Order: sequence, then C-alpha cells, then structure tokens
Amino acid sequence: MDKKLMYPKKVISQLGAVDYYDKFIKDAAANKLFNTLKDTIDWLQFPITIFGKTYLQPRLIAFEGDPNIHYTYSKTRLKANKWSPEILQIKQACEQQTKNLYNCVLINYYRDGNDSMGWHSDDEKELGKYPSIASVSIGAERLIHFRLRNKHQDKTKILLKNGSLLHMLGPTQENWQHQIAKSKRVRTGRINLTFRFIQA
Ligand SMILES: O=C(O)CCC(=O)C(=O)O
Repeated sequence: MDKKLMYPKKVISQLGAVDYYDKFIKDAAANKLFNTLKDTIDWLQFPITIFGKTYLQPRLIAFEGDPNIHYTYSKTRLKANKWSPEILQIKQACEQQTKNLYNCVLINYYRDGNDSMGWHSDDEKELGKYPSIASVSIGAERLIHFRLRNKHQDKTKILLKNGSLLHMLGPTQENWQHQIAKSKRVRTGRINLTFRFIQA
C-alpha cells in the first residue's frame, strides 16, 4: 500500500507524544476490513480476576506477527498467528506514515459499548524504553481517554473514528495511561489494531 503521508492532530505533546490521523483508511475500505476481520479471525477471550472473582475480559483479542514472536497477555504466552494479508497491508501503511517498524499486532474486538479496556500503559519490558505504537481503529467510534500517571487530573480524550490512526511515541507510556471506557450509546462493534515492535 503506497499512501500519501498525512499531517497529524497533536493529542499529547508534553511528557510524551500522541498524534491522531483522521481517515487514515477510507470509510468504504475500513467498513470492508471490519467485516472481513470480524468473520475470519479466531477470536480469544481471556479470564480476568478482580478482587478474587474471575470474569471473562470484556472484549475479544487475537495476536498476529512475524514468525517466533511471542507476547505475554493475561499471564498467557501467546505465539503470533501469521499475518492476515489485509492486516499486513495496514502494517506497511503504518510503517510508512510513522517511520517505525512493527513486528506484531494485538487486535481487540469490542463487540459493543459494554466491551472496554481499563486504565493501563503499554509499558511491557519487551516493547523497549520508548515504544512506538500505531493504533488503527475500524468500526464504531469510541473515545480514548488519557491521564498522567502521577496526576490524574491532567487528562485529555479523543474520539477514535472509523479508519483513524493514533500514534503513541516517545515517553508516552512512561508518563501516561489510557483506557477505552464502556459507553451505553455504542451499540455496534469496533476493532482496534495496535501495531508494536517486540524486541527479541
Ligand atoms: O482499543 C484501543 O483503542 C486501545 C487498545 C489498547 O490500549 C491496547 O491494546 O493496549
């Protein structure tokens, strides 16, 4: 995929950097991709234990990447499935836009507004000190919230539109947390692809 480079909107520019690109993928292509991935990916759902009670995580996931890439997710060591051709094309477009390389993608499927992801940073050791994470959204629009780790009142949010790209880089993961909160208004699905580079 050869794409014209775009200019971002700056979501965060202190103690990290988060850039947002609207319409990174055109609507019709994003819609088609959403349906293909929803129907062809072997989705997994992991248990999560909160205050001693075990539930199923409120989202489905999958993991793809280069051969021999592993990722520890919810205490499970996942081996990357091989790249879906459609996802490989998007990875290449992200590499072109962000000028960083990615060797795997964590895919999250939020079936509706009841699915969510709590506050966290993508700061696993294997991502290195200043990870570049290219996060592509398709399907329903959802808000992503950011807050400073040591000063939760410092916060911001942005609506992640169908076909958008959010690029997190520099010390963002060291200083900021992010979440996708539940939303009663969202009744349709969203798939998010976070391209990462795992150091061997
Ligand atoms: O769904 C999103 O936009 C966020 C995903 C995320 O935070 C993650 O995969 O670590």
